[in-house]
Amino acid sequence: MPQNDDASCEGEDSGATPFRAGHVALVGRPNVGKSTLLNALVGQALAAVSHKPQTTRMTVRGIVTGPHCQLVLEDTPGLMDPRSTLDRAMLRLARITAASADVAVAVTRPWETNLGDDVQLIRTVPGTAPVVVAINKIDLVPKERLLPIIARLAGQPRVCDVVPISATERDGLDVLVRVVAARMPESPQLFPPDQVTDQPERFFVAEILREQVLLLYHQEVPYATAVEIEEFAEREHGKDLIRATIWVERESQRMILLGAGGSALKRLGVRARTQMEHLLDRPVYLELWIKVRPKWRDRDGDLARLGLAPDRS
Ligand SMILES: Nc1nc2c(ncn2[C@@H]2O[C@H](COP(=O)(O)OP(=O)(O)OP(=O)(O)O)[C@@H](O)[C@H]2O)c(=O)[nH]1
Ligand SMILES: [Mg+2]
Repeated sequence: MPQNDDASCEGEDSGATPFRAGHVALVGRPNVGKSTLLNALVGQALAAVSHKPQTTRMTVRGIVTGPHCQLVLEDTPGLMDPRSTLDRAMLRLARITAASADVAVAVTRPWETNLGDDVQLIRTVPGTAPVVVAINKIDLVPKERLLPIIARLAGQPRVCDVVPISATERDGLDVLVRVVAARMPESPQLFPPDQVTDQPERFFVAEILREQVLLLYHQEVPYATAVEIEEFAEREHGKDLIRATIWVERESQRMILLGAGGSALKRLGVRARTQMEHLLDRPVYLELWIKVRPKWRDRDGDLARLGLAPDRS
C-alpha cells in the first residue's frame, strides 16, 4: 500500500533539525474517533470506523513520514469495562500499546458532561510516556465551550499539550502532529518513507468485512461476529481469491446475516468486495461462509485462532 500525500509530519525547516521517530498510541473511550483520527493522519482508510462503540478490536498501525519525523501511530480498542474474555483481551491490548509508546494521545470528547470520565481516563493512561490530549469532534460544539475543558485537561499530571481537533473535518491535525513529533525521540526512520503500515493485507481484508458488518447490521449481531480469512490467494491470471468465514454465536444471528433468500449476505459481499478492491487495487473474487460458533467470545482457543488471544500482544 503506497503512502498518500496527506502526511503532515513537517517540523521546522532547518538543515540542523534532527530526525525524530517513534510510536504513538491513540487511546480513549469507545466511539471517540481514534480510528477516524488514524485514517485522517495517514490519509487512507486503514482502520474500521463505525458509529457503534467497540469497533476496533485489535491494534491498527499507520505510519506517517515527513522530512523531519516519522510517527508510527497505533490505534487501540476503546477502554471500557470488560464483560467477556474478548473484552479483556482488547483492554489488555490497548494497555500494552499505551505502555510501550513514546507518546500517548488520549482522544477525548468536547462535552463538559464527559469531563470527569475523561480526566479519569487521562490519569490512568498506562505507562510513563507524555500524554497529548486530542479533544475530538470540536465541529459539534461552539468554540467558546472548549476553553474550560482545555483548562481542566491541561492541568492533569503527564499532560504536555491539549489540542482541539476534528478528525472528520481535518481541523487541528497539523498542530497535533507537530506537538506529538516534538516529543518523539531522536531516531532514524523505523520504516521506509513510503510505507503506510506494517500489517498484512490479510488483516485489512478481515477488517473491511467486519466494518461492513458493523455498518449493515444492528443490535447484538456485529458484536457476536468475527471474521476469519481462510484463504487469500493472489492469482497471476484472474482475480485474487479471498475466502472468508464469518463467525456468529447463534443460529438466529446466522439467519439475520443471510437475510431473506441470502439477500443481506449478498449486499454485504458486494460492499466488502468493492472496498477490498479499492485497498488492494486489484480485482477480487470474494467467497463468504457463515459459521455458528457458540460463545466464541469467551473461548481462549477461538480467540487465539482469530489473533485475539488474551496472552498475545
Ligand atoms: N462529528 C464528528 N464525528 C466524528 C469525528 N471523528 C469521528 N467521528 C465519528 O465518531 C464515530 C466513531 O468513530 P471511530 O473512529 O470508529 O471511533 P473509535 O474511537 O475508533 O471507536 P472504537 O473503535 O469503538 O473504540 C464515527 O461515526 C465517526 O464518523 C469528528 O471529528 N467529528
Ligand atoms: Mg476504533
